[in-house]
Amino acid sequence: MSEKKFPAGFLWGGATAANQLEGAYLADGKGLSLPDVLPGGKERLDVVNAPDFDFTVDEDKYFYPNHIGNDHYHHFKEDIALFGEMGFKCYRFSIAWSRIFPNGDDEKPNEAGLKFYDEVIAECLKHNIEPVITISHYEMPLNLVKKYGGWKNKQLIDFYERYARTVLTRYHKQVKYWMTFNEINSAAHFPVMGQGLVVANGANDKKNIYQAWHNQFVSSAKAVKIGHELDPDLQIGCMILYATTYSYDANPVNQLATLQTNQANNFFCGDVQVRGHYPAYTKSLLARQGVQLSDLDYTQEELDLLAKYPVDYIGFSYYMSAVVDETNDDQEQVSGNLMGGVKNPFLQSSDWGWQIDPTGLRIALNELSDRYQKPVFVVENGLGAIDKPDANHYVADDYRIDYLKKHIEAIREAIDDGVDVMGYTPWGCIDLVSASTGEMAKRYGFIYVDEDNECQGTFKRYKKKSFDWYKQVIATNGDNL
Ligand code: BGP
Repeated sequence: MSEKKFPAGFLWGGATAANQLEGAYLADGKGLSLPDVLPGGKERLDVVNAPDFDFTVDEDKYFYPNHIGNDHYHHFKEDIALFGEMGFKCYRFSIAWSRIFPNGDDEKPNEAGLKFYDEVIAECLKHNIEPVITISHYEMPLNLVKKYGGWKNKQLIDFYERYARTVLTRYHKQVKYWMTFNEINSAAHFPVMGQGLVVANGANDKKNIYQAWHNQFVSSAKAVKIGHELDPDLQIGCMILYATTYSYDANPVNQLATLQTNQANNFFCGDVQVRGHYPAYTKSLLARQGVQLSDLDYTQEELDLLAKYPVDYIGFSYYMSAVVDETNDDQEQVSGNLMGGVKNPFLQSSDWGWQIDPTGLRIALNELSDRYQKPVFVVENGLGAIDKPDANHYVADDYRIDYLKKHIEAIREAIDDGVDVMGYTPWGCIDLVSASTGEMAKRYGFIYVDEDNECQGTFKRYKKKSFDWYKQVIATNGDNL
């Protein structure tokens, strides 16, 4: 048992996203959403990034796992009861924008969609679980993609504002913790999923990505404004995909490249959302990508909004670290959480090539805390693995326990370093569809869902070995790992 302690009130929990688990993709007035037209399987990213991808459902050609998810829409009471049994203090989930505004540009919200989340929240509160809501998690009404071209269009700001106002107004009395956009920075690597940029119309044009980000920054500031006007105690955070990034060696060329990679990948979005202004390096960052400030459409009024309504805390996901080597093109490459890089000889990788690095989490926590001087919240972390259930559907996932234990230890060390860490919500606390592969086979959960890649199965829920382990971690406030 460690001398080092987690603070009282530490938010232990788990995290999910609507489009990856709810299913019921057209139920009760929900509109088609961007991930509803993304096929499953390893080809997902290739298909989505193809210039002729046309964003229609073609059941003859593809299977769409998000249409079914893990059927949480019909199992949420059972699922949240299981989270309650593990002792969750909080549960991070997202609202499907397309349940609330089926076309995105509708005048009025869909009451049936709002009712669903009334019930989800009520169920959390029944089990003494604090809801933590991501307003937009890799999901938007498909109409906003097809008709408006996604986030590069400034009209999206008004649509998001209406959506955010609707859900903040409806739920602010029950829900204190919010995040405006999931992994906002991931759009640099995956502009379709994060920003709905239509590839044929230039998702890969960097200018569109920066314009889309600007529009999201303004939208996020507006959500903070609305939230704080409703209740100044609401905590509204950003959410950054963070991969601690090392230089391969002490060569100053690589050190400089690492600094610039950090600015581009890890810091840019947070710098704007937390500090309330574009960082001094913006011009040079854009120039490196062939973009001029004058290419972007922004107003002084929008910059004032950013300054006035920064986020309250930094939510971030952490799965792996990355390595930069500009000096040797022959380095072995690895894949990663939307961004890969050079192989780190000191680290093991997951089945999907993501480099496992608990110390990198301690570094990430310190870097974010030093940089922003605000509380940080580890809202995603975990090991995607192929689980092999026995005849009783039991999964002895010692590999997952080992991964989580080491990362929780790293958080405890960071707290001892002086970092103000709000909580920890491991990703996919119940098995769900993977964002990058669109498969069920890549599982993260404490709870096994009997379902294959084609979403065939009984959909029964089974506790894995990690379920009982995590339960006692929470019961002892992290003393017993
Ligand atoms: C993050 C996303 C999640 C989630 C997770 C795991 O990037 O916020 O939505 O899916 O990564 O990624 P994957 O599902 O690709 O293994």
